[in-house]
Amino acid sequence: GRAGEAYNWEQYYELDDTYAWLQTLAIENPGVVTLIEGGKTYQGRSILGVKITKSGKEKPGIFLEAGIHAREWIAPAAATYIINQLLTSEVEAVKQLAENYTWYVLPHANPDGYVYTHTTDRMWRKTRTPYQGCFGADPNRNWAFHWNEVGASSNPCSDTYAGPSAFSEIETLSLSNYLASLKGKIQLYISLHAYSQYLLYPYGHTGDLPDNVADFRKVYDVSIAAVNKRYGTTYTGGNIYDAIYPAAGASVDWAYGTQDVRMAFCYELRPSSNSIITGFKLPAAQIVPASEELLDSIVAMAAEVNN
Ligand code: ING
Ligand code: ZN
Repeated sequence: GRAGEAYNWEQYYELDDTYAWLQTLAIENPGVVTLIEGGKTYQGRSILGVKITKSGKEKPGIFLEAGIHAREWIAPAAATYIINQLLTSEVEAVKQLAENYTWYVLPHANPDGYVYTHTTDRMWRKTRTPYQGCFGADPNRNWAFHWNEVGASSNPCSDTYAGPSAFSEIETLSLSNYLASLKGKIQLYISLHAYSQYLLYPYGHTGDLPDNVADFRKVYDVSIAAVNKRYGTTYTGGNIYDAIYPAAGASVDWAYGTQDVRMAFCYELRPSSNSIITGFKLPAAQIVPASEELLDSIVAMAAEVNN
């Protein structure tokens, strides 16, 4: 960040700035904010996040994962916005959201990739593990659930390289172990991506719908209605396989398919798909509105998941 300036949502930050901010939150909010390590990276970084227990007690868990794709900068920015709102908002619905759940938030599920988008290649998507002259596997094709069956590549140079095996990436392996350690505690798993303004639910590996698809549909409907309320932003979506494209080995499918979470969703945040001018480079001035409407949507989602 700019020297001497408090952490804010008018700009995109480098990894170290956000990690320093998370550490400050833990110091300033004892008993409420705990630093968590969701895992490790190939280059030895920590996948740092926060656990938030606003009420001081354990509640049903919501897990928010962002930044698994390096270039989708709005995702970690929106995740930190939500952390801040959970801790500081005076809005009744947001206070309830903070108090009724134990929150686990990882703004940067792919730290090595994110650093690389700042130093070298703004359009980098994958991890940075070396593979036969190319680099990285797609960490959203690397999870051990119908791994590499469809919508993933076996070519290490591809942006959707599934990796040599399921959980080949230390990022997904260590994060999955962390999630497994919370098994039974997580009710809702949310993964933040960009872009195209979609809300997606399982599965990615098949067009067959989840057993509780009627519940997914109800939650989906209220969530896309809520995202529209503040600024008129239109989201569409549905099951991953039909709404966007077949894609096996994603985190939401693994969480839903193997971890007894009631529901798992993926938001593809702003801009819309026909906004090819900005794409992954969403102007920093849109971090706040994109995050505000996302929080509106998550408020509605969390309430409906419990209906
Ligand atoms: N889109 C997601 C991707 O990994 C997705 C879409 C979401 C696939 C959830 C599977 C599961 O390709 C982007 N933009 O990354
Ligand atoms: Zn993505």
